Amino acid sequence: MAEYQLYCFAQSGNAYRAALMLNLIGADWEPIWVDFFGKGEPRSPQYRANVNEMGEVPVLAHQGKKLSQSGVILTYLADRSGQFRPEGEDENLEALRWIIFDNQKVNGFLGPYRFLRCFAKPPADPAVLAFLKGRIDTNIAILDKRLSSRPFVLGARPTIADLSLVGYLYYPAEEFGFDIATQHKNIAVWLDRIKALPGWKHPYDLMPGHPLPDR
Ligand SMILES: N[C@@H](CCC(=O)N[C@@H](CS)C(=O)NCC(=O)O)C(=O)O
Repeated sequence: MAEYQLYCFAQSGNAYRAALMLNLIGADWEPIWVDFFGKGEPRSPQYRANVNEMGEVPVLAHQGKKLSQSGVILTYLADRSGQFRPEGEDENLEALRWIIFDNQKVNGFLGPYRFLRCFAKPPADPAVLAFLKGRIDTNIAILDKRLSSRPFVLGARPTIADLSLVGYLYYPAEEFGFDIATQHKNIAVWLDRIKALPGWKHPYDLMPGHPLPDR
């Protein structure tokens, strides 16, 4: 058995943050596929009782611990590996600030938007999509501006703040119906910088479950 297990599925950008970090730090890890689309596994009483009371993916299992919330998992792995770790109080607070902004306002809207547009049955109400798209546009522009003056979110080197914020950004543009990289030049070069890190893989190559079977 590998040292780390990650409960995940290929379509989850929330899980991708943790999977990418594990790969970039060269951890000995293996995925445990969660059947989100078929059985709605994270909502089952068994999953809530045995894996995560919050009913969410990702969960990192390590040495008897089960950690959820990708920001917590990233922090844990950064502390253990010493890689992608913010250094000092100012950087730690700044990383936390961007991770919370990401969870709530960047990928926190992008994930549900893509799910409702691409995977939900029946498809979402267009008014809901329009609301989410408005929030996405505003918040992606904030990230793009941030990256106009530095190569990575905190500065000269990549940290867990970057690995959080890329959560959904490598998935195909067709799944969103708009192309963030084409529309935001600073984000585009930042995504390429992260892609160049040794160990980088696309979410569909890193986690099991792609493509989805016909439903
Ligand atoms: N803030 C959480 C978000 C996790 C999350 O929403 N995961 C989705 C899968 S991509 C999930 O498990 N949703 C189950 C549900 O909402 O019922 C994190 O960063 O880990």
